[in-house]
Amino acid sequence: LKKALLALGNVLSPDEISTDESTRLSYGQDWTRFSHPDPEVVLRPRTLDQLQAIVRLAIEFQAKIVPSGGRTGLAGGAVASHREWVVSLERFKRIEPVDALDLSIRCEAGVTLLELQEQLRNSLWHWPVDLASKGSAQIGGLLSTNAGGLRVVRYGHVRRWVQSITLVDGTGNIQVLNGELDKNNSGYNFRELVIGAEGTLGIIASAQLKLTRRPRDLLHVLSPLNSIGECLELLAEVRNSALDLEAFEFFSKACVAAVLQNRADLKSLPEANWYCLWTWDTATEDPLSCLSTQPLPGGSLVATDIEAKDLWAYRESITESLALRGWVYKHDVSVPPRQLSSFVKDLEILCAKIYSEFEVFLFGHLADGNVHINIVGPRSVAAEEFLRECESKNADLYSLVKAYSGSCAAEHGIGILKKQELLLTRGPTQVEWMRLVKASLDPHQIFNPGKIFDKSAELHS
Ligand code: 2HG
Ligand code: ZN
Repeated sequence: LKKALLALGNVLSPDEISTDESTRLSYGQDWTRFSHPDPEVVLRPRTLDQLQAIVRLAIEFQAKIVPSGGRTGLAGGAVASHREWVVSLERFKRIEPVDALDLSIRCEAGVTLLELQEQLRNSLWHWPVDLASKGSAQIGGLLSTNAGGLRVVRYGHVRRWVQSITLVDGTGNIQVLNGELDKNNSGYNFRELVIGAEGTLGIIASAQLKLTRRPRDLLHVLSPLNSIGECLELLAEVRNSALDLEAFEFFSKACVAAVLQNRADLKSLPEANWYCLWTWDTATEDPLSCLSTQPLPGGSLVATDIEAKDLWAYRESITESLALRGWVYKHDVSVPPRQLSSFVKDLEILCAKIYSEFEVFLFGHLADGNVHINIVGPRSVAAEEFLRECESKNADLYSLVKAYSGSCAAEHGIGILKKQELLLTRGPTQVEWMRLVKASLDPHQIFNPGKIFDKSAELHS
């Protein structure tokens, strides 16, 4: 390490290299809390040249790199617990002005989503990705995880809004993927491969992001309902109206109870088993008059964009409220949306059986068929025991997901937590393809080892 540190010291200034315990601990973990962080060193470069030099030194010293953004991931993709070099992009902060002809904006990997939103606040254009963790989540991480969030029903995942990526590849060279082209059918599309690769194929330095017109007037509705079937009927009705749906979320009564325990400032909601929180883009119409033409379920609360924060607080405070309650084990599954009603019924029956000692909270992105299943256990149980207990139920849970042709990671990715489930749901052939891609693009196997899949037996030897 001494030699490596000396070499790193030639390209980075002392404040860009940290080996102290507290920095290593905090940069070695993300929002998952089940592994012990133990990186060798934390590097915080400021320039592309430095980033490239770090990758070249990692190749020379056979070190492993864990690319690090806001570390808000929920699958352990940014965890470093095997003496890796954590390379934080947090000082890659430049944002360029909007390109009005191309409708894009170029920014560096360490810009947070909130900083980007602030930059565009007074513009007609916006980057339509939105997530509860926007204050910390950074562009590099959002691209590396192909983040989803609250607006997927209208805008899709991050990948739809990326024009170009600049990254340092596994041989220490800089690659620009796609450049500034809108049309480019020239062979394999490596930009798409890097998006969602969880930092296993290279390290993203900057990106050019596509923008779209900001919706004019949004209207937000919170509807109390009795069953998932009713929630889906409402979704179908709203989808068939003339207005554009911007979000359609759902959460259970148990989620509301947990939020209310944590947020004394929020009022209780009308009694119901499920709640849907949905947003319309009312375009040119007066938002309230267009409501009169729509049948709203009884007890619905309506808010204009200015008052929307209060309604969204019930949905956006779920994760933090559950974290305060105890240990949380998270599943992030999706099934074809038209199967949701029967899936959720089967899921509730299964959860009551396998998690009888724990609390179960269901919520998520209804229109995307994406259910977040959060299992909460008391802190009186040791974390490792809780983890083991939850993992021992995964075979049952993911058999159900597979029976519905679902995904084990709808939007949070695989990281270190879902490798087994990836094998089950995608099958060994496709995981082997992933290994082959990794072996070609990262020939020295330096980027984020042990994430998404383990090295195959042959690669080990
Ligand atoms: C959300 O939709 C996030 O709020 C977090 O994806 C979900 O905490 C979770 O399981
Ligand atoms: Zn989500």
